[in-house]
Amino acid sequence: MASKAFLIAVIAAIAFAVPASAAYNYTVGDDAGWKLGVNYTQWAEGKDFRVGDKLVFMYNKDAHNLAKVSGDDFKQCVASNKSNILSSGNEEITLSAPGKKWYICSVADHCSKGMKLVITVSAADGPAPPPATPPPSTSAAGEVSPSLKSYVWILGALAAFKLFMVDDQ
Ligand SMILES: *[C@@H]1O[C@H](CO)[C@@H](O)[C@H](O)[C@H]1NC(C)=O
Ligand SMILES: *[C@@H]1O[C@H](CO)[C@@H](O)[C@H](O)[C@H]1NC(C)=O
Ligand SMILES: *[C@@H]1O[C@H](CO)[C@@H](O)[C@H](O)[C@H]1NC(C)=O
Ligand SMILES: [Cu+2]
Repeated sequence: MASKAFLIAVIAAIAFAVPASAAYNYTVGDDAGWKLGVNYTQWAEGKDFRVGDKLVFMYNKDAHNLAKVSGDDFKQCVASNKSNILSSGNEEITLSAPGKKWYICSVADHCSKGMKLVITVSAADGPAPPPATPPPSTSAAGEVSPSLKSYVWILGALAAFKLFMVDDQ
């Protein structure tokens, strides 16, 4: 009996170890987007940002912008390098390296009023973060297709079934 439980545990462990996805998209501020009156410190809390994930900034481009800044600029709420100011209203930023990343809105005093976000990006490997959005169905290297995952489960179910049948005889 112990060996049966052990086998089932091993099968389950293998099935769970198969990664479901490599990267996540985070819409900054979720439904609120990038605007005044949102606490982005609170929004970032508990999120596990990884290299390869994406930040999506959605905002009204007539009222706001998005500047990627240094830690010093962040503290002072200024965007000293104007070429890092984006203003399309829909910015998709791929987190390509680990470390701290700082973003502000450089319009008027919006940054000091709270339009600022600092995150820490970790290396791509490690425990998978909870999915913020459904995983992309790309076939990036190292990713395992859903059909393979199902296959592992079916194999496990068959093995467990066979074991039960043998026991019942
Ligand atoms: C934003 O949220 C953080 C963390 O929950 C909190 O410490 C901070 O006081 C909040 N800031 C404002 C302006 O409410
Ligand atoms: C400003 O940012 C651009 C684009 O990231 C970069 O190529 C340039 O070197 C930066 N300029 C300064 C003075 O840091
Ligand atoms: C993330 O954004 C990309 C576009 O850059 C899109 O192709 C992909 O489907 C998105 N993934 C999710 C899970 O929304
Ligand atoms: Cu703004």
